[in-house]
Amino acid sequence: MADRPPTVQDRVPPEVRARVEELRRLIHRYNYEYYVLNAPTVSDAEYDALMLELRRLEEQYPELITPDSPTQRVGAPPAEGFATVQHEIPMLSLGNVFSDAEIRAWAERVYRLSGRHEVEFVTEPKLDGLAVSLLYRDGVLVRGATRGDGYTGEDVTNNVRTIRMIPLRLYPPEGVQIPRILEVRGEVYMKIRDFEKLNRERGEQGLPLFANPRNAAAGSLRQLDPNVTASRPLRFAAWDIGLWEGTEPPATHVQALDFLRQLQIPVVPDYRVCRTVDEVIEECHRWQERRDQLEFEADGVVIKVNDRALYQALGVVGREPRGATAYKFPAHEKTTIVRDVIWSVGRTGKLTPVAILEPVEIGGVIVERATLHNEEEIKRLGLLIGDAVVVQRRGDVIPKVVATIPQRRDGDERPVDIPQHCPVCSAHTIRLEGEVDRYCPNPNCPARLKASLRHFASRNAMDIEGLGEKISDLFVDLGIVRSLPDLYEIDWQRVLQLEGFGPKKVENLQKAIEASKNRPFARFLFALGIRHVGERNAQLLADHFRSIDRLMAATIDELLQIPGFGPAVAQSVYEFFREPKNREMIERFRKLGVRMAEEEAPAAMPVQGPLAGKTVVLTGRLESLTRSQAEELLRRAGAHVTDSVSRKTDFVFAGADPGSKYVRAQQLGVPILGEEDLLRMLRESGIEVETAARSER
Ligand code: I6G
Repeated sequence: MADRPPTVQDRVPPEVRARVEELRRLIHRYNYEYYVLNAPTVSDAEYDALMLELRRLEEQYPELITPDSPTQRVGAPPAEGFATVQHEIPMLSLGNVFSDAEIRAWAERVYRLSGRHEVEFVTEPKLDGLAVSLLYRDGVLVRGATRGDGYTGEDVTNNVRTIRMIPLRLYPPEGVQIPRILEVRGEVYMKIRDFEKLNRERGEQGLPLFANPRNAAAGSLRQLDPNVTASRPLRFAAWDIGLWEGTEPPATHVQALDFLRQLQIPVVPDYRVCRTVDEVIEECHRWQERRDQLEFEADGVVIKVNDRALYQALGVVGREPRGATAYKFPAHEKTTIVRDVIWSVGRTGKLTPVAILEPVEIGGVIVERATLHNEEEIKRLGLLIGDAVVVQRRGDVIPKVVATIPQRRDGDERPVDIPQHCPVCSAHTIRLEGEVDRYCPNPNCPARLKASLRHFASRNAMDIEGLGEKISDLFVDLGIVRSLPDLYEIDWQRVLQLEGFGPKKVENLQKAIEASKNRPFARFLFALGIRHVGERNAQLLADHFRSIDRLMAATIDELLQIPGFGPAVAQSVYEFFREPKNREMIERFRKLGVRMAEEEAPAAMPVQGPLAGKTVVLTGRLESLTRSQAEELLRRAGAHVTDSVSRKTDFVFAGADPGSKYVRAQQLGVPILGEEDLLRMLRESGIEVETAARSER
């Protein structure tokens, strides 16, 4: 028999072929654990080593390189433009409903047109991003396209391939058959935290900022250079299937989503089947309440008919399927006009520019002012007085200007003046080199004192019931309080002469101020308003030094010994106590009987008990304790309270409306306990818990 030249197949030893296959599977799995489950099981170094091994083998045997190899995600050259893609099944848009009544009316139509009395619906959060279609042929991602006008989209295949959550190839579990053609539809989006980080970095580089995560996601996906897309923290979540050929398609929408999940395709979080319209409405309310705690922007809740045959049969009106709709939350953002910019002075003397707006309703509240953060932000936004701007208001957070709309200028706009003098005390303002903030350096500036006093009296600081913003400002304006310690030497006879101050009110206020003298040391430290010393750092300082005298004598090196303390915090604390005026203030507090030490011995921490040595996380609203009270008690019970849930977390205590930490705990299988459990475990640790209802001041 004549000799046959070796084929390409023959050149690759079978064990290499097998190893390459194994490496791809492993890398796929670790990607899924890292990006989708947020629960990596290998270190970055191990992951990198696997990638390197795969790259080396592919370099040695280039014939093994396939487009679905994880080494081939990034690297396609920049395109001239995007080719167009025809959607075989149109990618429709969703109609909107805005109230419970409109949800009911939409569902009524479904019942009427279907002739059924019972219909199952599925709800999901409506992620605010960019809709895309992913096409898998024989389990390999072959095309990514934007929705476009629903019939024609743009081919963004090389860009979606860079999103690590999106599998380039599907690995079905044992016994699961994948369709020859599978179209997955979903949202490319960005987590809020990632969006903020991206904007911070862009700001530092002098690049224009994105107004919101949606624009950031859309702008990042529609980049001609896939390397730019690869550098952006994009995510994907599937919400539907489109084309499906080769196997029997799922009968219900939930089965479709479950199937995608089995294939390790990320899907929208927390989708639910609802059997009645009341349940649908409850879900919509639940999402609306949780909206500001989510890690991503959601602008509503999608409601769909679960039965796919019925969904199809209901058909389409215009470009909207009758079998689905979106319940839209009230907007977080609105457009309005900046009438003026004023500068407010905070307790550290920091001047913050505030935009005075043409009043606009956002989420049920009339917004008339929005923060502009600092003069650099004004520059970055390119803001002129008179500009149309996008204002964002989220939950209780101060509204902020997130973008200007220069296209709407008419020429009457004028630049914002940067104040060279404090608008309250006229002191010359300063801006330190390398810092973005401008300061009023006058420690006696009345505006600074007002802000300091408000902070001192606030709930998480000295918690002085009845001393709100109005009264504390009045006391400063009238010279009743000229420094923080004056609070404990108020001339109450004078206060009694003031309009609106009856004997009962004055007595209560006097008592509340007196009671505040005995707050825990950590609260006092927080109340002082030292730069970089928030509640957590104040607690660390109190735990470490246990008395003001030891703290005042601390060197920078000693301060740096505290875990988590960096040079900025240490320097700030050190300098605060070197300032003679601050030392005088501390002496006055001491003479007035304010507690400035932790009496219990450090060993008060129980070494036994259900919480001793446990790492715990709090989420949601507690009924009987404030968050800082709960943290304080947990620490006293020997627990280590942290901010984020990981595999190392022993328990998550969840109150009402828990946020993403709850979901994460569920994903990781961390035990989730309630407020009752928390109180019981504190008691079992020997901690006395006063469960009086929380004051609502
Ligand atoms: O479940 C969905 C989420 C988001 C959707 C959807 C969507 O658009 C942004 N659009 C359609 C047409 C459907 N479901 C059916």
